[in-house]
Amino acid sequence: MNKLLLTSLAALASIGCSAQNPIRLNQVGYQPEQEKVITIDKINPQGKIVVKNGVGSIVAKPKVMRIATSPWTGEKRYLIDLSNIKKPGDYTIEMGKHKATLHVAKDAYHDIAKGSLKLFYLIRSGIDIDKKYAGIYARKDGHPDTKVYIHASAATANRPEGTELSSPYGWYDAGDYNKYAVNSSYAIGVMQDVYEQIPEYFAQLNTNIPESDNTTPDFLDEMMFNLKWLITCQDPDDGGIYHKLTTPHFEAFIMPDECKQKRYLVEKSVTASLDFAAVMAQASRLFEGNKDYPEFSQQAREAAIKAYDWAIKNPNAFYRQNEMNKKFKPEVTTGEYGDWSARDEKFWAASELYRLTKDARYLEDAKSTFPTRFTNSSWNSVAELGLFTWIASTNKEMGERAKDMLKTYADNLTAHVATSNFNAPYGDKAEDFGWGCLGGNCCWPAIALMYADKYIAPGKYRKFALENFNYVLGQNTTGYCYVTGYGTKSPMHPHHRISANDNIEQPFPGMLVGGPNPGQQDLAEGIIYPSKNPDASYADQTESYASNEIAINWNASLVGIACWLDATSK
Ligand code: G3I
Ligand code: 9MR
Repeated sequence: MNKLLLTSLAALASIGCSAQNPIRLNQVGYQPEQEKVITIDKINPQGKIVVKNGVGSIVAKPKVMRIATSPWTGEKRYLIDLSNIKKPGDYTIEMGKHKATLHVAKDAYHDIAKGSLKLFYLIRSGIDIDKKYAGIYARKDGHPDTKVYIHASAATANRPEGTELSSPYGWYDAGDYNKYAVNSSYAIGVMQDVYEQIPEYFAQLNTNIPESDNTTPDFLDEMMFNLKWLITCQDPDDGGIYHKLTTPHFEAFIMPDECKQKRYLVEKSVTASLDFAAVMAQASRLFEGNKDYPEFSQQAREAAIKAYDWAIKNPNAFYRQNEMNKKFKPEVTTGEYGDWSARDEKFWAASELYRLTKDARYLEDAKSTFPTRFTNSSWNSVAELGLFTWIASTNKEMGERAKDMLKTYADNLTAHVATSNFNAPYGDKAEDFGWGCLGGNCCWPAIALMYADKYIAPGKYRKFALENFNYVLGQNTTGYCYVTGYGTKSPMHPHHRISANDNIEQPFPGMLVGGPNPGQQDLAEGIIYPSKNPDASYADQTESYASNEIAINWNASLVGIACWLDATSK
């Protein structure tokens, strides 16, 4: 029986046996002082539900606190408040034949914080992944990328078509094996932003990677593994950044060391160049005076300035894959990361370059591209990372403007929590769901809420960040803890080439899947979705790239929120 048929049957079986546990809670756990409002799906638990402690004594007979209604099915959800349970331990919630564990601990998020960062080691390209650090996930090197080719679209006098170059290392982007400058910059930027908020936390965090013995925090070593690839994407002649390093077509579902396709650096783009400039400027600051990478700070600074200048001279150099394919061969059909506007990228880059250099020209550019509102961020909407830069800066005028916008965003986001199905800002609106939503619309906003908590109203917004985290980790419509290897029911078949082919049953741990996506763009692959509803359009099937892929930008938001919440646990 082929693999597709097998996973389809598995999916059918899981829909068929609707003995889904109605007790929806954060399966990873709760910090002692954290609010603990959980959701019971469809069944009224009044009089039927009890909570027992580790020795089996009843510690609570909770009442229904309120009732919510699914905006899509009209079914009822019953909310229960267990916030009084603060003493660390494992409690059992029992309702008839259904049981769930409520884990309470100060370090409830420490493992997932570490695991989600460690994932980036597991997806490193161009080196052997060592048993000492990866355990059963050790594997042979693939994609050395020491011999890649200039694609016809990127040809210049000095680097004509077919020029051989070396562009090694970096993380694989996602389920596929390509390396994309836009998404790499964005993912590093999201994580570096959080790093800057809690450097003392990261100074202590040991993820057991080859660099763990040096003097640099493991977090920064991990960023460096991708930064050192990213910096090779610059054309030294003009400063522009190649949009991606890619095979012409996605590889089949094979292991990295089995891949044979040629890899190309394709045409330079304005968005890649500005994202690169932003993140290199930030990295230049973070690696200043670093003894393990003594050259890097200066190199990154120069690279950032050059990339920015190229973008200013080439404001319309958008990456349009279809147009490119009409003109150049071989045709390229891998991820596009295309965009229609570079205003937000320019704002982010100018903001970071100003912070690094204090050159007035960047301040002017940041002022002229200042966004009009604060929205959810993603690889194609990066202005918010520039707003974070100002919020954390000492510039009063720009900082206040950015904070006002963040406040409006945070208040809008959280206004309806008191009537929501899962007691969270996320999860009740159709626009919450889509490709990669758990990264961009759930974990990333939680990071923004942590900024609001720190810079606008201490103690007010952290609770809402935790609530989105509860959603991701199990308090939701499907009952999945959407991070592999954590919780009691988590994805087993992510769209991830290595996990699907390494002959290990468990996928890599610490991967956040894209999540429910009513676009269902992968139906042609034979995906069986349990429902068309936005919040239930999720299939734990290997072929489901539209709902079950993993990607560095989404994992970056998971790392950011998990680490920040862990660092601030009381
Ligand atoms: O912007 C529109 C929005 O206006 C509209 O309301 C909404 C409704 O569906 O769609 C939005 O566009 C979506 C777009 O992402 C922007 O977020 C598209 O539907 C959606 O198809 C598109 O998905 C992108 C996907 O590639 C397909 O191009 C994801 O954002 C992006 O993360 C994903 O990235 C891929 C790489 O190309 C290859 N590597 C794996 C990676 C993860 O899946
Ligand atoms: O594996 C690819 C994944 O990384 C992309 O996000 C997705 C959308 O571009 O495409 C996946 O590749 C699929 C391709 O688009 C269609 N044929 C099946 C491929 C997966 O095996």
